[in-house]
This record gives sequence, C-alpha cells and structure tokens, in this order.
Amino acid sequence: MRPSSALPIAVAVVVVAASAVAALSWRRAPPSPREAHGAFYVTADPGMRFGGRVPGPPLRARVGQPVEVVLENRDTVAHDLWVVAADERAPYLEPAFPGARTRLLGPGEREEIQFTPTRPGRYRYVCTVPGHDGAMFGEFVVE
Ligand SMILES: [Cu+2]
Repeated sequence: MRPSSALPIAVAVVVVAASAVAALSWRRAPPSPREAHGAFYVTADPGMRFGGRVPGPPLRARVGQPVEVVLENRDTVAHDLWVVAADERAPYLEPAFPGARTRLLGPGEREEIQFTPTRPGRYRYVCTVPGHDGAMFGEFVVE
C-alpha cells in the first residue's frame, strides 16, 4: 500500500474510534432534566429543594412513553418524590400514575422509578413528607 492511500484509511480509523469513545462517554453521562423526554435525574438538596430551586425543574413526558426518574437525596433529612394531580394537596394518598412514587429516601440514598403516564395534562411532583411540599414541588407535564 502506498503512503498516499494509507493516510485516508488511517484518518478514517481515528475518526471512527473517536466517535465510539464520544458515544460511550455520552451514554455514561447522568441524565439531566434538560435531556430528551423520558429520563430525569432529580436531586433533593439541602434547604428542601428539588434541583436546588423552588419550584424544582419542570419535567416533561409523553403519554404512553415510559418515564424513568432517579431521585438522589443530598440533604440531611429524608425526602421522597411523587407525581400527583396538579390540584392535589396533602395528605397524598396515591400517585397520579401507578409506580410514580419513590420510597422515603434517607440522606445519601437514591432510587430509580419507572412508570408510564396514561393521560395528558399538567401534574405536579412533590415531596410528601409533611411540611415539605411548600418548597419541594415542580411541574410535571404530560403531552
Ligand atoms: Cu422532603
């Protein structure tokens, strides 16, 4: 093989390898609320905040598409996350969709839940620990 024909092949190999590395590192990155529909990473932060803010970051989903939510509790007290009807207030009895709730997570714990929204509309996600939903809430939109 002459050097003039080997060079483009070498370049192509490097490009393919770099693309594979980029794809792998992208897949390892934790999902964030800004990513595509369906996968959300939410933190419960000190000061009773979801994602460090009030309200917490809006989450968007689609009817019939499975949703994954990872809740990580970075606070020093226990929190949970439930998706509830927009007008629902404590005491929270059941989530808006089957499985749309985490268990109560202690400090440092995390849980991933999966559920499938069955109806479009505007919902809320809240922490159901008494007294927390005044600050720990966010919009959950199902399109
Ligand atoms: Cu809480």
